[in-house]
Amino acid sequence: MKRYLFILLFLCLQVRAEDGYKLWMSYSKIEDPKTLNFYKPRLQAIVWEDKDLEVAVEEVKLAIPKLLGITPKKGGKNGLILKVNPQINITNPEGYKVSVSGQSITIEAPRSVGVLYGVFHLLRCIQTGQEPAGEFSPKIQHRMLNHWDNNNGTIERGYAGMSLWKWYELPERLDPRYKDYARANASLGINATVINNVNASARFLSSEYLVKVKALADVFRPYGIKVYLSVNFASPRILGKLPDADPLKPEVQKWWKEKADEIYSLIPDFGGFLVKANSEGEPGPMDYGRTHVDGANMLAKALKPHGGMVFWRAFVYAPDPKGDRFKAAYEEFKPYDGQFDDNVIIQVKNGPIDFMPREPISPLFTAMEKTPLAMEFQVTQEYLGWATHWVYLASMFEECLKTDTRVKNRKTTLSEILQGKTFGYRHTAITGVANTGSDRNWTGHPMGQANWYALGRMAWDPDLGAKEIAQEWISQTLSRDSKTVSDIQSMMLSTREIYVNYTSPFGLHHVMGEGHHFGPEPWVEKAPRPDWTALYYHKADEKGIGFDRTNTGSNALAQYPKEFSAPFSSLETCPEEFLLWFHHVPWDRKLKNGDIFWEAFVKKFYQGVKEVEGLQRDWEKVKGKVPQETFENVSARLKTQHKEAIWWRDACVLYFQTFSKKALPAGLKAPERTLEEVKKIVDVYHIR
Ligand code: GCW
Repeated sequence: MKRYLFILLFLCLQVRAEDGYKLWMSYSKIEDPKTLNFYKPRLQAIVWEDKDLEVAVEEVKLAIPKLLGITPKKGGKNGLILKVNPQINITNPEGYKVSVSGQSITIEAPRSVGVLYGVFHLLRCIQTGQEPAGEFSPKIQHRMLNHWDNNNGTIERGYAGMSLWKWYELPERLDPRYKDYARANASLGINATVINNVNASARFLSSEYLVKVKALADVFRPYGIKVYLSVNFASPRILGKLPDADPLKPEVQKWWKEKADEIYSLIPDFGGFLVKANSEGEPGPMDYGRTHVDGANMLAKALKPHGGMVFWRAFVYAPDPKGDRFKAAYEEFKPYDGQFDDNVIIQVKNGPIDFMPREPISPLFTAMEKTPLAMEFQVTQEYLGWATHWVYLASMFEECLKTDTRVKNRKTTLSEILQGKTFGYRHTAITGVANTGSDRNWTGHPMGQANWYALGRMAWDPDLGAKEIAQEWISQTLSRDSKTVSDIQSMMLSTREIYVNYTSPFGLHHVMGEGHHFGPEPWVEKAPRPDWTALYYHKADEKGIGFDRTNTGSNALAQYPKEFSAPFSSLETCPEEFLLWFHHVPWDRKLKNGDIFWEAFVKKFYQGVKEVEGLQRDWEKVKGKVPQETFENVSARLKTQHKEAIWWRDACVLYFQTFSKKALPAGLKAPERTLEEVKKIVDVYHIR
């Protein structure tokens, strides 16, 4: 009987261990003899003095017994030596140095958080079979998550449950998850979190909420994470009962100043504000005939005495049926270059439209010489299949960061610009809209965890590659068997292009479901705004498809440096994956491989579906080699993904065929349903 109970208990523990809660910190036992031989003798003891190092020590104590099967004792001469040394010479004050000598490993940093980062680095090295040594400094100063979480617990564009923050329990009860959230972020080097939606409720600034925010900040602080708030620009009117929120009025300025003072009295290291102003109906300075500069600088002045920052978003566009939304952010912000206060950063989405599966880089990144810009990536898969499609976003982040912008007419990657190397930024930042939620495994899709992981790693070092990050992540989560790691790694690296193939080949964009942004709806011609329709973007007609952004069209290309835009400007030289971003391509235009455009276009959708089938087959092969629960979870989601890939294919092929009036390429089987039938599927997803 006892034995059965034991087995039952063991099985329960197994199941718990596989539910994904522990993210990349489950620390399964190391089997590799070489790694064990190197680390075991050096981790028999932990040596530290500084009290601030307690959280770092806690991580070592948690991980080492699981990884190496030993329990490090406290103190001694050899072992893991952790030291805060303000005198140490290092590139970035958040960095750390690791050295190995004899039987010890020393991690030294000017700040305790650096030592914590060093510990996580060490744990990563153990799990990836590397020996640690060298100096490690973040290349970006502000490494942030943006949560689009509302005070009622919902998450805008969140697909993994409800908000992590339980406002009704705070400040008294601290969900243990808050600490695990902080640990996970610290393990990647993320040092900032904006905890609420940019479509911000003013309530977050009320005294009632600020004590709750303080409770979270207190949990995050030991992990080096600063809390920021998204603010509603009309707060002085909504909360302060002032007649308006005009940034040039002294009483409005006073309100913000006093609010900042109140926040800092509770949270002395508060990060600052993130602002979405005069965008998609949010209030802003333009409501009073003022500018983004007036608004941002007014907030900057309130925060300045406390060392706080303003992250002001460039995601601003006016509805104009004849215009080109692509150009909006540049037109709005370029004229203000150099006018923002020194604690303002302009936060720019990676592409000019809105987190599409593939976008060219936002031209603003190439154009603001006197204003620091922050990169805003989207980790939550709003336009990339929510939590049912497997898309490893690091490939997309990498493509964007490695883009050669040709700024200064030389090789200048976007990564270099973000690091401040090109224009000498005073502040540098990479942010990601979080994909976390209350689901037990945090991200809904188990593979979505890798996207959070990658965002953090790339914010620390934007020159890291998607490939190496995948390898790290797999070794810490799914398997350390080299064949399994490389099999899963190749699957991960293929997923983004597969998604592009069955949803948005050749630069097709903004053809998703209206409002909810799920599934295909390329036929949307009416929406609350003209630039929320699909027709605005694809412009399909009997001649061809795509948005002419050359000088015969909107001329958006002129916003880039000439040396960058030149190849994109002509149909002959435009990289094929961006064709429909910049050209209205005739259906019968010949492509490089000899196909006419219509045929090549249709083939991509079919190819995408086939590739999902390939993913399903490849995933089957790792059965028994990865945790069973994850295996089953991913298998099931792949089935949904397959079904939905066919849906995308049928919708796009049948709809665009009504313009091209051409037959499907030989050998492809026509969809089994009619366009009208496919349109009905979409209706099911509509909320209204
Ligand atoms: O992508 C769009 C989303 C909105 C979002 C907006 C933004 C928070 O559909 O839900 O609002 O972008 O980035 O502000």
